[in-house]
Amino acid sequence: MIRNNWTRAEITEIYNTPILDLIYRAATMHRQFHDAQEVQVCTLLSVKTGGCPEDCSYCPQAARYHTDVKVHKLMEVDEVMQKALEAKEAGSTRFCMGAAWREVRDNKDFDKVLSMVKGVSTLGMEVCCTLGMLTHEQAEKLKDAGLYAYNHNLDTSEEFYSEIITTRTYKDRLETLENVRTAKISVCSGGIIGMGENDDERIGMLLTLATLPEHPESVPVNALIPVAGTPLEDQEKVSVWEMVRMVATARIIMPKAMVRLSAGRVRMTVEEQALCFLAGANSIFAGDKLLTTPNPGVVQDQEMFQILNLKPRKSFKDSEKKSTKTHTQVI
Ligand code: SAM
Ligand code: DTB
Ligand code: SF4
Repeated sequence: MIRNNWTRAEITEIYNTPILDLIYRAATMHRQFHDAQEVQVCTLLSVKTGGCPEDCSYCPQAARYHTDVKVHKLMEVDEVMQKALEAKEAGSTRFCMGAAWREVRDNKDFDKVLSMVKGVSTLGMEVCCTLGMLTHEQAEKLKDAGLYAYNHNLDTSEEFYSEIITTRTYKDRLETLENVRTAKISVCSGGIIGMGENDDERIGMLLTLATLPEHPESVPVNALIPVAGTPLEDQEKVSVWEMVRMVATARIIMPKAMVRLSAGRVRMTVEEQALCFLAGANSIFAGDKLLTTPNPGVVQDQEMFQILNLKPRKSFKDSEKKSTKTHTQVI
């Protein structure tokens, strides 16, 4: 049932299925591969904020756009450990550290990130990083430090990519994903909708993800958060049906992946999020901030979990490493 030879025509047909049939099909697939009550709770922390040399049109952290984001140098290891502990206490089982870098450089800052990874991995949470492009050697170093997953989004389709980013290529992105995979780090890769791309371009991104040699273990589906000062500041909000179509198609073509309802939840009602969970989403970012933009608060999400009878997924469920969780989860 796990296929890496999907064709564009097949994915297009799935994507264009009448919405209620699509949800039904995705929900059925979801139940074959996952416990449908279970949702993974992840926390993000921006360990180095703003001042990025890239030109990603959606991003408030790109130095060339004038946004309200305050530049912050790489955080100290102790501060990061404190935040990770707080995330764990609030019920998170994955902690993802993000840096506004184009790529990792072999310098003191990278050594510091390696210490952060080492530290957080002792807390029994899945440790994830998103630091930009990586070489194979850097991926190996992160793996040795205890990194569990690496997030590197394709963001959009190859055809639409150059409309959004010009300072690196699609091929660069794919190479980093390959370096991560070769180092046996779990791959987290998805994209953003609502940047002006059409349905074919959304399908193109899903096609690339689903025809990688192995599907990513996590696929984040972000709705653009339009930030004042970025070129995409005036983009219209995506409708819940567009999110549902993306989530459901990802669930059907990559059945085992964790499909993460990522940026954009702050503008969705509980009912809208419920439709996404029904369509196969099974992971969220919790905490009142993503990297630099707002996210629903922990209490709000706890209420949602109660209403929808959801339960947080344990860490390391799909790996041999056993969870060393000792704290009672709050959510
Ligand atoms: N600098 C690294 C990189 O680009 O890979 C890591 C951090 S970057 C902020 C991580 C991801 O956040 C991007 O690939 C993009 O998918 C997402 N992102 C950034 N700004 C966003 C926005 N305004 N709305 C939705 N997603 C966004
Ligand atoms: C992902 O796909 N979404 C997260 C995480 N991976 C790193 C980031 C969303 C960022 C939204 C904009 C911000 O908060 O700066
Ligand atoms: Fe930099 Fe990443 Fe933002 Fe692009 S998405 S501008 S690489 S921080």
